Amino acid sequence: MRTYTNVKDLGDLNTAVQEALEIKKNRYSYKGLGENKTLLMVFFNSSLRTRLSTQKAGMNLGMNTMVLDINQGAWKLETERGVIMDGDKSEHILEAIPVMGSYCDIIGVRAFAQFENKEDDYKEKILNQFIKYSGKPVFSMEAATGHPLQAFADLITIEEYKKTERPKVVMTWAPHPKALPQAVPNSFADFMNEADVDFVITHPEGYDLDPKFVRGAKVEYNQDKALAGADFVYAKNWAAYADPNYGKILSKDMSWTVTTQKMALTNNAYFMHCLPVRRNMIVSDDVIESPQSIVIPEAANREISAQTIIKRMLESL
Ligand code: AN0
Ligand code: CP
Repeated sequence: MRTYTNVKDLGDLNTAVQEALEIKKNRYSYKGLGENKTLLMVFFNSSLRTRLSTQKAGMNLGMNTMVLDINQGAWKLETERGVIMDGDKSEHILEAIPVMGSYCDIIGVRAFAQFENKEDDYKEKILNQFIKYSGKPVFSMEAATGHPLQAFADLITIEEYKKTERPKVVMTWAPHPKALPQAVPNSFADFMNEADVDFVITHPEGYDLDPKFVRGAKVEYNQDKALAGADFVYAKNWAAYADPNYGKILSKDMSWTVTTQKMALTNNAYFMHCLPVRRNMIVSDDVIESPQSIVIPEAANREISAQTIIKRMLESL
């Protein structure tokens, strides 16, 4: 595997999930694979889970791991070609990327949507420059339009917890004070559309996601109707995608918060969220603390999803 940016890079999804579950049984059995190989993780944005789980995954495989926080101690990077660099940016990304590539064997990149220019975000300007100029296999640790390590961990978690062959999975928008990217819901939709589940997306009008990710999924604007009979409730906030409101907050309607009353509409559903989560905005204390909340095992599976990707990349070196 040379790149991991979306579900298609995994090939057969069932095979990938089975491989991940095998790795989970003995995560140290490929310790020799990464010997004398270096993983570089580059962060343009904050992280708790991605940083720790991906570093752990690399160490499980016997790799050396390095982390660079671009905004803490590195030179400020210019990303546009042709700019006269007389401002506060000391280095161009076109030098920085091949230099970073020269010190490592595999690169993970976190570079969120900037909400300045929809086209730049949706063509994955930063991530694609790493793919093009680093000379190394590159995986997304949440880029502008996707978070495939998260969605893969989510799918593994659903596989572990499902009680029926084809569970009903409902992804619901929920309120949040800040404008958040569409990366997590895009990737979750991408994976659920490929998985053997009954997938429903619910959000207020105006929050429709890019049709490229929604594909044939059912979209229901009435949250209560959507939640009826759900086996899994996947909550997430995102800012508007559609023009002219790209990156804007259109609603903070607290009636969309996932509460005990909302969960009562479901088939005793499990509650999922990628974290970090704002309590009593996205989900009530009671729901996230309930036995049906699987947010912690979901986060723990990030180590397994990352290890599966890095293992496949090491095998292709
Ligand atoms: C980010 C987002 O919504 O994309 C990261 C989630 C994994 N969340 C925040 O910035 C709060
Ligand atoms: N879920 C997730 O990616 O969390 P972090 O932003 O903390 O890495």
